[in-house]
Amino acid sequence: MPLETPSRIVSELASRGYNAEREAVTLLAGAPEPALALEAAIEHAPDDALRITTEHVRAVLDADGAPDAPTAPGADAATATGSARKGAGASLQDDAESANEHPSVSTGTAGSRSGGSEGDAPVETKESNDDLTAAGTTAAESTAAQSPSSAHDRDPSLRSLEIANDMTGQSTGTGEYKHFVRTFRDRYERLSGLLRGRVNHRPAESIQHMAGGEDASMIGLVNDVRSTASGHWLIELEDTTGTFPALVMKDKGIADMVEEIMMDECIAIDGTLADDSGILFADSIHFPDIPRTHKPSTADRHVQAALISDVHVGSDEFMADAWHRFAEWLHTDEAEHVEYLLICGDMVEGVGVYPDQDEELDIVDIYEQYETFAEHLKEVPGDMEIVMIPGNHDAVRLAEPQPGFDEELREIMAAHDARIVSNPATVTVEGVSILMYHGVSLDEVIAELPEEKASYDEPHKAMYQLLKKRHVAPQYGGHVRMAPEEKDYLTIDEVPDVFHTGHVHKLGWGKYHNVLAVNSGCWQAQTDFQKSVNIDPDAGYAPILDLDTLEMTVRKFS
Ligand code: D5M
Ligand code: FE
Ligand code: ZN
Repeated sequence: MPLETPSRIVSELASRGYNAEREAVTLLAGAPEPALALEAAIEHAPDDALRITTEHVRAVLDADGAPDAPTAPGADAATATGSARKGAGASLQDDAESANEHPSVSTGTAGSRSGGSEGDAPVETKESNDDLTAAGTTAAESTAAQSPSSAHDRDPSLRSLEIANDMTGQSTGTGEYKHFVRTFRDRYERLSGLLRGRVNHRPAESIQHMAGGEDASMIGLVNDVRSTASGHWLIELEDTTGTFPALVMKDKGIADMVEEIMMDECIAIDGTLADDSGILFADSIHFPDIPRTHKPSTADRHVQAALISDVHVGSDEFMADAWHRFAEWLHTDEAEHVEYLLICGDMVEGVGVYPDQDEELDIVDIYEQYETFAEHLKEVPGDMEIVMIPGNHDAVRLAEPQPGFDEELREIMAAHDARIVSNPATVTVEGVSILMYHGVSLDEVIAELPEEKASYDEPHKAMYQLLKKRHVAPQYGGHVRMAPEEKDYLTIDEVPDVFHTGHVHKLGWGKYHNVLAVNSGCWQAQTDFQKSVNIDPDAGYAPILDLDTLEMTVRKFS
């Protein structure tokens, strides 16, 4: 891609996982060979840099003559994730090379079957897909008559807001292969811990030495799922000692669960060893899951939070009018109790996120997009508490976990003193813990699982799957880019009371084992791409959560 314009430079850097100082971008754009200068600046920047600074660029431009292209790509986490598809995920063992030999066969849902699901089916309370407006009035009408008065009589001293699992500033990964192994080991440690009490598991290595015909259980990350010639399923699990295959017979009641399995997630399989001890005949499959006994916490007073995402300021399709109505409504008496605003990523449209995206940009400069977003944010009442995480359109590294915005962007969005945290992060609002995750993995879950278990029309069901897997982005190497960190920040260690995502631009909510899952729609009308693939976004809705009852209502502003 020719890098003649600053916005292309910004997007090229963003695609490599870097932010950049504005001045650095200007310098790169003015270099005799911007593309080479960019490569050299990345090479020059320290391995753990998240941002290309003027200093990095000056250092390479000031060196004699034009900079040489580096011999290896920058070792940034986001760069490394692009190429190391699968295999890395499978490597829990120190001898990573051997694990890497296994081809990636993602056939978990091939030949999908329907039929009664296990007794494990999600428990749902009121679901959202029946009637979007049933729970709320059209605020457009009610606000039109009212002028925005922020005469709310609120007492900020009653509020409490705590953040957990914010990894901003904690990134240690440099994208080296061994760091992936470390992250997956940590995933295994955390998630196997949730399964250990439920099965009497043995390490792969010791199962290999057990006598044929014995009962055995293994906990591992899914290394491979494929169907056999006779229609059974072969699942290979890996733990820190090795791998072991399990066979799920097609006529076993549990074959239905196989279609929910994704690569790299942690599961347990219980069964009986074959006579030659070479394979485990599966009797049951276990996901880490949310205990059915989970009792969510609630606030001690009547107070509400608006859960939104995917504002996409800067896009031609950003629905400014709907946003103004929403912001105005927040000033009305009706919204007196809405004291919190949680924004789950994609504040702006960004640049260079998808091919040909620039044809649909209203604002082409990424900083201007944030400046405009900040202006829109100023429309909401000044005494609201705001929490924001980034999404895949935002100017932070694409690889997950995504750290919160850098200082320059924070300054731009300084109004309201919003809490800017990582994607994912957990915010506890007056006792209610809300796991916020932008939601890129939802595309993956929807693509891999059969329609009735996850679809764009019922995004909350895809969220149930993530809860069940206790991981916000189980499968590595598809839509989701992952940064190898010392710990796997993407596991769901603590059961949240509410799970809030966005990204798929569809509104949907429901309860899974008492956890309220809310996918919050968007503020962007249908784009050309969405038209081409028949995605009809739910734009201009604000889900409002009662923190004292965990009831949801939806307000429509479009
Ligand atoms: O994602 C909005 C939704 O649309 C999400 O489900 C991905 C999908 N989407 C949108 N544009 C594209 C392109 N060009 N390729 C693939 N998938 C796409 P958002 O993160 O807001 O773009
Ligand atoms: Fe989005
Ligand atoms: Zn998104």
